[in-house]
Amino acid sequence: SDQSGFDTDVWTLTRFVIETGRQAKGATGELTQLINAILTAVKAISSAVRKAGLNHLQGLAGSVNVTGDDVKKLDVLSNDLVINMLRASYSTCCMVSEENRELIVTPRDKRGKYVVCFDPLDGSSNIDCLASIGTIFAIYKRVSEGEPTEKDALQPGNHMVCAGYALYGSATLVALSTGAGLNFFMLDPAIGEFILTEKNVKIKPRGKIYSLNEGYAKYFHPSVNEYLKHKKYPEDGSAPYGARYVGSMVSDVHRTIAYGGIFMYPANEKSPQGKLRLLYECNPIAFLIEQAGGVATTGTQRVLDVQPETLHQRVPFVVGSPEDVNEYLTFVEKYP
Ligand code: AMP
Ligand code: P6P
Repeated sequence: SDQSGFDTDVWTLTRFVIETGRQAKGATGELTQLINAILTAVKAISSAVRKAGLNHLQGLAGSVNVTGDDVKKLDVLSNDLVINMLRASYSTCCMVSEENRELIVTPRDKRGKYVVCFDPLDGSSNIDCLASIGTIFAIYKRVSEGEPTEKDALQPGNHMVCAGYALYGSATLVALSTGAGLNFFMLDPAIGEFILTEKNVKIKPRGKIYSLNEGYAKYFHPSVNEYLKHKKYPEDGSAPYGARYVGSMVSDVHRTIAYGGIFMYPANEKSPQGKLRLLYECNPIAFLIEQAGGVATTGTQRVLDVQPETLHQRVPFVVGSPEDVNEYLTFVEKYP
């Protein structure tokens, strides 16, 4: 039989995480266990997402989540998968999910030293039109002794140990970093494993695409509209930027990392802190963007330096190629 295309020494994500774990001095394997548990949930979510239409998983589950969004069945299923896989990994003491108002405390007999903040299915308003959706997670070491508390989850992003996202797009991709660079892995459904496809990914210094919901232009701060004007009518005669917006953050962020450019969900009059949540959308993405050499700002400070006050708080969010984000910040200066 033709074995030519078969890699008999394949670098799966499972193998990659075990390898980096072995290189970590004194590691017990608990973080490795945790990351691989999340990946199991991601594989199951990927399978469910791709069969959603066939399994009647689309449509509303008849409830709303903490931020008032209509919860769709895939949301509920994805949330249950992540919580159960994390709990069964014996490596978490508590978790924060976009779908749960309160801190999720791990039963005493299953506790470990990590805290996970996650959005099980981000972009779920796009499920019924088959636009890409994603899973996002951030991992921290607990800071409490004894009973876990919200303080374990309310750590600034600069304490993060690991972050990642899964993108359920034309293929299923995982982007992961434990602080030593950003790596991409693609799911090979034939063997049910994520395969390392790109190591130490770096974002372009500058791109040619801006990405935000211009439907809020009426409510944007002048600095945003002045920046956009500069992108559309460059005074120096250079080519205007292209516009791309999926409305599903993992898609828009992944394209920004892959092609360069800027993704923005700025504050606006109707949402003075923007829409994206700090703990399980902005912080993990900011961590990954910085690992790729990009910049992630709220417009007034580095996202990873924000001291969280509440589990579901929102922050204005502007990320991407360093030259693009820094150019935007000059407009923040110019139009206070
Ligand atoms: P552990 O004892 O497995 O919880 O790991 C202790 C610390 O070692 C972690 O908090 C990480 O900083 C590092 N570490 C452990 N496993 C890995 C891994 N698979 N990849 C990268 N760093 C790791
Ligand atoms: P808007 C999806 O609901 C989400 O949380 C992010 O994935 C996405 O970037 C944003 O909201 C889209 O929001 O206001 O542009 O529809």
